Amino acid sequence: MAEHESLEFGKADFVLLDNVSMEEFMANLKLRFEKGKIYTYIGEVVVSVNPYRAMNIYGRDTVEQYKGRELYERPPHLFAIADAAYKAMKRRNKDTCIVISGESGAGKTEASKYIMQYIAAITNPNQRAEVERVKNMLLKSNCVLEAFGNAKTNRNDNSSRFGKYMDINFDFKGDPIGGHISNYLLEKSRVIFQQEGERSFHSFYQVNSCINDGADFKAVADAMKVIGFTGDEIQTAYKILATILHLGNMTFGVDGDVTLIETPKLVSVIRELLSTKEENVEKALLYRTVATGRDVIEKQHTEQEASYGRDALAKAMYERLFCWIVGRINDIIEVKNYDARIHGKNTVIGVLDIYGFEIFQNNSFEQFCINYCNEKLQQLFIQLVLKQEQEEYQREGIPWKHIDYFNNQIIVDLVEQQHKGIISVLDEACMNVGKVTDEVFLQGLNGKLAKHAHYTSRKVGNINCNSRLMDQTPDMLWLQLQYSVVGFIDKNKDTLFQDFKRLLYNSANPVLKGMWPEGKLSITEVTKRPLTAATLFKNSMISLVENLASKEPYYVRCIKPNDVKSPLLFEQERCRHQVEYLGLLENVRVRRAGFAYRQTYPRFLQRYKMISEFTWPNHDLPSDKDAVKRLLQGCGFDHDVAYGKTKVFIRTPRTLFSLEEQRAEMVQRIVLFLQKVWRGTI
Ligand code: AOV
Ligand code: MG
Repeated sequence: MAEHESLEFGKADFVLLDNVSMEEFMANLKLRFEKGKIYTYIGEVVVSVNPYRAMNIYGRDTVEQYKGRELYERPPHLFAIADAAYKAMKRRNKDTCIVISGESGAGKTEASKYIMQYIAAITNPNQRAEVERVKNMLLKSNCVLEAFGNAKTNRNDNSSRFGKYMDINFDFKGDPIGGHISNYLLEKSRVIFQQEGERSFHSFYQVNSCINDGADFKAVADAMKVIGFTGDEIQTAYKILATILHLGNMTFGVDGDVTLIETPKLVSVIRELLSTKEENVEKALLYRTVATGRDVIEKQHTEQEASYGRDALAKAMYERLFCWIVGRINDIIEVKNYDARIHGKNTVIGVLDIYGFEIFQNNSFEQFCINYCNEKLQQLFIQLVLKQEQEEYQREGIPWKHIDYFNNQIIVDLVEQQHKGIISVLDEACMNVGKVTDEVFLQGLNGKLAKHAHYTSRKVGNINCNSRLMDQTPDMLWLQLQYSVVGFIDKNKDTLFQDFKRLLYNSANPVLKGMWPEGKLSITEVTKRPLTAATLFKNSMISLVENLASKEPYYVRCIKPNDVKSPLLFEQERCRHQVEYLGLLENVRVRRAGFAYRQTYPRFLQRYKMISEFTWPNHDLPSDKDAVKRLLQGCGFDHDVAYGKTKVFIRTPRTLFSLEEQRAEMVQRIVLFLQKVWRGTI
């Protein structure tokens, strides 16, 4: 409970609502948004509403207010969560993580940047040069990753099209000494296709220097330099972008039974950019090497196959470039051993910023993966929030009564279960010999999932998959989400002809060559069928969740107030919907069904000892715990309280309000008394 805010701003913690109902929750959220209070707690979870305007709440002065403070001592803020994660890491030697969730445009990426900035601001008081260098690189890496991995969508002008999890490593002094970035499934189809009103990745516009992006180009190139990319590496990155742009203009035609390139000039431009021979480029675009028994033959593409190959090449080059950039950043920011090794301690704070839940007019494979990822994180939230709560009661020796809580596991299973989950069915369809079409996939789904409560399919070409069920209230909300199966097979197989890999591997540019090590193999040496895109993604999600679950989590739940990026508009229904599917009301209930407030005995005394004659100014009882007991008995609150081993737990917020009121009264009396003393009237 933030104590430094007046009630005109509403309740700073939803746990303090008089009644936990959707109406009260929404009224409080709206009131706070309108008063410019974009953060509110649910216990230790921060609920954030995107203000869509610059807020003067992230400066040095605010940092100072939050530094080293306890969560409830200041008004709700991202900085408080960042500080809590940092303190837990530093004081208790815990690995922690901050998980930021919410739909597209809700403010996750901005939040992750403020959190990083805060951590950078409060660490390295001695200004050690090495630490400053690491901090600078960590901050700069954001700029580079955003340029290559973000794009304008209809939901968000700077939408993350990849998932990002960044570990920051700290030494025994609590200073950052390195980091590691994991990236998840970049939406590479954007390279060749964007829905109306959307753009490709920012990087393309920067290299083309149009629409005000020219200045950004310099900023990104500078950031790459600061991080430690060489001139050749930066140049290669931009050559790859240029190649992809040229590929986009390349067309094929037929003459008799010969497929040909209609834009031969582009071949020579691309040859130059890729540092290879013209005939190699041409051959890779028009032919495919296939092994038939012992023979290796070159099979000419049809016009359609050639176009398919060109698009696959463009997508693959971009994806590889992106992963390579992440890999290079990791090489550079990885903990440089000495500090951590010498002192044998190296703790971590992880920050997760993924692509938010999204529903478009047409939802394809990418939305399927993105939304699955969000379901998976929601599942983790459910487990951890409950788990943590239960563990705390256990640790403190307080009896806990179980609370029913909706579990979206059924949705997660629908997607990822072995044999009968959607991904398994998709992989099976992709393995079919001969007829491998999206329709076969759909039939497979219908065969395996027809009876599933959350699955229905409509006419050929569409699957319909109920994807969200979060709240148990009578006005239960089901979010129907419809995906089109068109393109699933292709995107899942994610084929890139070996000829292209060889082409890039054989480049005279060592940087480019280094990105394509598997191009070394000839077609006869390529034997293993690679894992499909969906399975790779599923595996990466499972290990991400395992990783997060092993750390002490802190949550930021972002809400998007409207669809028009307005700082003024709080669209009631839009927000309510998000509160429902994020399960926020349940979060409040769980928090309250247990104990609304908890505090260690010494801290509790520090705040409230003035209200009791037994504890003011000091107590003579054997322990702080006994003193707190005596204080609360004296106030008549004993029935509403449980005494744990190290903390006192207060069940209802009213008790706390009452303590607060008594405290405020006492403070007032003391102030008046002191004034009198100063004035000499006593
Ligand atoms: P997202 O990360 O949640 O969407 P962003 O963090 O990119 O959303 O936020 C979208 C836009 O909202 C930003 O570009 C800002 O203009 C504005 N915004 C968000 N948070 C703040 C803030 N605290 N103060 C001021 N403006 C803000 V996505 O990546 O699309 O899932 O995929
Ligand atoms: Mg984002």
